[in-house]
Parts: sequence; structure tokens; C-alpha cells
Amino acid sequence: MLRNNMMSSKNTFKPVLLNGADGASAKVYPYGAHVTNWCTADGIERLFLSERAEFKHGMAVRGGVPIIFPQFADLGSLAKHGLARTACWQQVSAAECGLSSVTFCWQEDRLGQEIWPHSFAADYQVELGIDSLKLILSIYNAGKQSFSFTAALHTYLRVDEIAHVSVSGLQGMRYRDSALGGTAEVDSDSALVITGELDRIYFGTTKPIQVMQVNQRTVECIADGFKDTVIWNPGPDKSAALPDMQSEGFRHMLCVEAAIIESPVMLSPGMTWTGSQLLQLR
Ligand code: TA6
Repeated sequence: MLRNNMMSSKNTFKPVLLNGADGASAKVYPYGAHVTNWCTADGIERLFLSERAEFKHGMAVRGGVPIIFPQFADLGSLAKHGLARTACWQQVSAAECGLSSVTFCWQEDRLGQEIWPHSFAADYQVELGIDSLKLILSIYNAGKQSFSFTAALHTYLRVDEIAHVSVSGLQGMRYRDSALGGTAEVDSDSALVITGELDRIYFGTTKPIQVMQVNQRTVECIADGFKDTVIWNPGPDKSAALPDMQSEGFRHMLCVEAAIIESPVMLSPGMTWTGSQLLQLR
């Protein structure tokens, strides 16, 4: 999966615009291969992007879909959420991309020996479909030794009002409640309602997750390869403490993250791991 058909990304902060056959559109930045917008054919923006999001080297963009790799949160010695979201990715030559899809890649040969001393190639494909957005992340081990990693697509869905949102598909699932200091719980509710800060890692999620709102179409989140799901909303206090979050931002977002955390991926030399998240309007 090593690539030599990459276009140089002259401007890391100049987005690639995608146009879907049904009139939908999306925006992807080379910086972090970050999808910031997905506007469906009905003209509704489906991703949350903070009005105070910073587009600066070294900073993570608040909203859209940050790519988390090779470390989720602080589960390791790297910077929080790893390196991918602040890396400069390169667009794979336009010949391989349709108007409605684009691929970015990021290759490192022993990324800063002292930081994460592994050789890998990451590919990220963004595809607009009919009422859908599909995100596919692949990691190839280009080195001579195995390495392990955790990862996530930290998708910020835009919602009209968090108090009117309910999430289904998690009943009976084990989760770690990070907002309550990491307690282990099992979800007994048929629908999750967000009434304040919520930060949970659900383990072994296999079913699609539906994000339902009043007077809006449901967004179904379908993961493949990613075995866990993180649901996050910072609630009013933590939201106000985030310098790059707009006022009351928590009311208009819900992260539904396709993740692989509990059992990190162990990747042998020459092997590729792939995980995807499909966001489908119902
Ligand atoms: O995925 C949930 C989470 O790990 C939360 O604990 C919260 O901190 C969030 O990610 C955002 O992290 P960030 O570094 O982007 O502020």
C-alpha cells in the first residue's frame, strides 16, 4: 500500500471539495485528512464544526471527523489522540479519485525514532454516496517489526438540540464511563438520552447506531473493523472550558466515534488493517 502517486499538498489548509451524485457535498482538508463538512442533498449540514475551530499546524480541529491514530486519548505515551489529526496528509493523484470521492495518504518511515518508531502507510478514503458518507481508514505496516495501535474516527455529528436527541443500538453493551472516572457499566436503556456530560467507550459494538432527532432524519452509524464505539458530549461546563468551542457548542454536537480501543490492533510487517464508518441517512 506504499504510494508513489501522491500529489504534493501545496496548501495543507486548502480543502478538497466533493460533490455527490444526489447534490450532497463534503469538504476534506489535507491537514489531518480532516472531513469538516457533509451537507446532504436536502441542504442540511450533518457534521458539527465549531465556529472557533482553529486551522493551525499542531492544533486539532474541533469538529468534523478527526482521525485518531496510533493512540486513542491518553492510552499511551503519545500526545492525546495520537498523531494523525495534526499530520499533513497528501492527496492521492486525482486520476484515482472521482468527483464524489477522494483518497489521502500519510506515510512515515520510522516517524521520529523517539516519538513512534514505526514505518507505516495510512490511506483514508472519503466517499459521498446517496444520502451517505463513507470513511475508510487503512493502515499498512511497511516496517520489519510488528506494531500495535488504537484508533478512531472521532465523528462530530451536528444536532439541532442535544436535549432532543436519542441514540439507539447500545442496549446491553458493556461500557467504560470515562466521565465517571472509568467505571465499568452495562447499558440497560433502549435509547440513550444525553442530559449532561457523557463520555463512554462501548465495547464490542456490532450493531448500527441510530442518532434520532425530533423533525430530522435519523443518522445511522455503521462501523466495520472498528470494534468499539465512543459516545461523547462535553456537557455545558467542559464545553465552556474548551477554548476552540463556540458558546453552547455542546448543544449542537454529538460524537459517535467508530473506534478500536479495548483490543489494540497488532499489525505484522506487510499486513494491512482496515476500518470504516458509514454515516447513512434513514
Ligand atoms: O473521544 C472522547 C474524548 O476522548 C473525550 O474524553 C474528550 O476529551 C474528547 O475525546 C475530545 O478530545 P480533544 O483532545 O479533541 O479535546
